[in-house]
Amino acid sequence: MSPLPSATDAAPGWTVQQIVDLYELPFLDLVFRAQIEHRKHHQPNAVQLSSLLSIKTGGCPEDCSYCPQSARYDTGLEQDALMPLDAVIDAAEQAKAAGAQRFCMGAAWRSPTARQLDSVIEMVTAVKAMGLETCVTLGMLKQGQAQHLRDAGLDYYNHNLDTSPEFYGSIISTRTYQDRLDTLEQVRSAGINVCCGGIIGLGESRRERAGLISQLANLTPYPESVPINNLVKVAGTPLSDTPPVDPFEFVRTVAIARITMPKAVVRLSAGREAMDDALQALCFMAGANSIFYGDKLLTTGNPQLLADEALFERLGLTPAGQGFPCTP
Ligand code: SAM
Ligand code: DTB
Ligand code: SF4
Repeated sequence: MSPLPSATDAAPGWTVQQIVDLYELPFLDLVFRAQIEHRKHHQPNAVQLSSLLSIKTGGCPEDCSYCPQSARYDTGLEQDALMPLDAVIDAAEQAKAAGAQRFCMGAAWRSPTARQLDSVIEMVTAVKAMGLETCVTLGMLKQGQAQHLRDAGLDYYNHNLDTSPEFYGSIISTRTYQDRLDTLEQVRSAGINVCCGGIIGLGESRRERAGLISQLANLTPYPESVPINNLVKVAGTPLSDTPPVDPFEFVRTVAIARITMPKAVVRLSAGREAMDDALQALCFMAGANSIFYGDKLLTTGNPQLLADEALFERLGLTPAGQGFPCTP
């Protein structure tokens, strides 16, 4: 086994092998180590709440093989035009009243046009004025677009690497890994917080999962927000019959994200509806400290608000305040 860097090392440089070695630790040792790391940087029982809204649904030209919104797969999803501003404001008000701190707006685009970006900028401005943190995920950004979003007060841009560079080509052919890294660079240089993670359960190997984490952890700096999605299998997509990943492997991935990106907020993202309370509790123990909150993700289901309230009550968790995480 190669020596593991101390998780408190400031400099990045996690090799894939070092991350595979973390995966191979006994489960309890790994989760314990992640929880120790978690407590150095975060409030132990606080979980940040983000709500999602699909502002433009379906009909996407890309071929991401997990995605119900790709126009290439018949998933029975109805395609919608970009939502009007007042409908977005209504949804944000509801999310705020329910207790969300951040409002994330997603569009099924390869990349926004200048006109589409102008409409999103109006939405960001309005949601920000309501006192919510703002996040958007719009696909690839062209030069200058990130700066416009930043000027409108955008707090986070979500753009996932999804999987390892080696496995990526079997999942998406219409944009490259480098395209994604380039968009992340635009976001970073505009001074917007980076929200970047991936999906577990695409049929990748453990080494490929380690490859994803190594890419994320070695971004300089690593993302402020790291969504870990468990594949939601949607009928009609090429991945609808992919065998499930062992739930403990998912928890291990959360733990390793926590260890390798100690100050990031790690979000237990898509796939929560299929997890019972005990599995979610293990994910929180492993260092997850954010969830998508609200009955819907973009097009698929998420636990009901009442179920999440009951879960927080059972586990003694509290919603984190705005601006979370506070630097220790
Ligand atoms: N079109 C934009 C893009 O791809 O960047 C933004 C929206 S896209 C739906 C955002 C992310 O949702 C994807 O990168 C992927 O990680 C995640 N996602 C999409 N479908 C999913 C599924 N079925 N299960 C889990 N995660 C999924
Ligand atoms: C992320 O990593 N997960 C969210 C958000 N970023 C945009 C999206 C999950 C989508 C799940 C499938 C759907 O609901 O369409
Ligand atoms: Fe389009 Fe985004 Fe879905 Fe890919 S993940 S098909 S880019 S909406």
